[in-house]
Amino acid sequence: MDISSFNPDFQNKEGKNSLPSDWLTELRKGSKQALAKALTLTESTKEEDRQLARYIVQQCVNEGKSIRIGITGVPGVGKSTFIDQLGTYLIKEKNKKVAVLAVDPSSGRSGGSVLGDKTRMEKLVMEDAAYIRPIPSRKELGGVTSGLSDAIVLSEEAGFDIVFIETVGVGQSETAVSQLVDIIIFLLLPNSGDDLQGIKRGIMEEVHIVAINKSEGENLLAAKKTKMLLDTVLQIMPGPVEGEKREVLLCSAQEATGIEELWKEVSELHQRIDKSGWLTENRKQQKVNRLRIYLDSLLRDSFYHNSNVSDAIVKYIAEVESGKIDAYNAAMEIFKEFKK
Ligand SMILES: Nc1nc2c(ncn2[C@@H]2O[C@H](COP(=O)(O)OP(=O)(O)OP(=O)(O)O)[C@@H](O)[C@H]2O)c(=O)[nH]1
Ligand SMILES: [Mg+2]
Repeated sequence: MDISSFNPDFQNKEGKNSLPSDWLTELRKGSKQALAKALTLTESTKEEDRQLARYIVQQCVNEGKSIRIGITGVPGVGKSTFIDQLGTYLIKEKNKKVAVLAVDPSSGRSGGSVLGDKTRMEKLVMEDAAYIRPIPSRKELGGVTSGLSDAIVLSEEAGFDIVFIETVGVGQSETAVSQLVDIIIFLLLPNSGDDLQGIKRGIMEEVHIVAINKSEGENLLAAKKTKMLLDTVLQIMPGPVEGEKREVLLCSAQEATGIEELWKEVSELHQRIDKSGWLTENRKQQKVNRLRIYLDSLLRDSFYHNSNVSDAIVKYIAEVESGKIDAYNAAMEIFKEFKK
């Protein structure tokens, strides 16, 4: 691709030319500004921006260099507060660079009304070695998975050692996070033992480590009970890594307790799955899954943008409503239009 053809739109504020090659240099030096610009491009609706974004992502050579950690759990469980504490700890005590990508499932619909909350990490935001960014859920190709995937690769190119992805454990973002990260930490509330049935089995099978947050003061007893219950449940439920016993830890993001212990578990687990080859295999599978997601998405787009198909859809909806044809055969007829 001839990058000089992208010239017009990419002058920075000082009027300096910021062609992709300069940009990549800046990005690789760890410039948060360059990272932000690249991420904005990946989110643009303009075709030429997207092409440039694709080009930059393809040039990234540090893909996979970070530890990718998904933080999931119900709204209000304390995901942001937890990342704020753990991220600050990693920067100050472990000399790491920390990126946080916060998925906002509502941004597609509401224009990002809760975006402020998602990225409210008061301590971390003060740190030079931290980068925090909300990721909108896209409607286009691959949806939230594709946006996140680009954001992770770009963060890795900028030298971030740890990439956290905050997502509410529901719907599309839940699937996305398990498709993109190495380790999932599931945050629970101290009293969630009672409605453990309410927690979806699917997510429990995907998590590597469970942390009961808000385990402080009068919550402590309930937290310990929940831990006992979960220890039993997890014993009989298969986890993502065969042969790994899954830990349930207590922490308080607010009081910064249990954070260090949790990191010890995470980094030890990371070393084990790195050594055993699980990490490499998992990332390979994730790439294949991503290919399928893109394919599905391309197929759906070309199907619904086909004018013969849309005409047929209108026609057959009417016929199904009037009872002239059954739903299955109507779908088959519509599909025939697509294959023409
Ligand atoms: N008591 C107590 N409160 C906490 C703790 N961690 C977080 N909180 C509070 O819980 C509320 C929600 O915290 P957030 O970190 O915003 O929770 P979240 O899971 O990121 O929420 P969403 O992003 O909306 O899904 C805030 O008022 C926090 O101050 C904790 O360990 N103990
Ligand atoms: Mg949050």
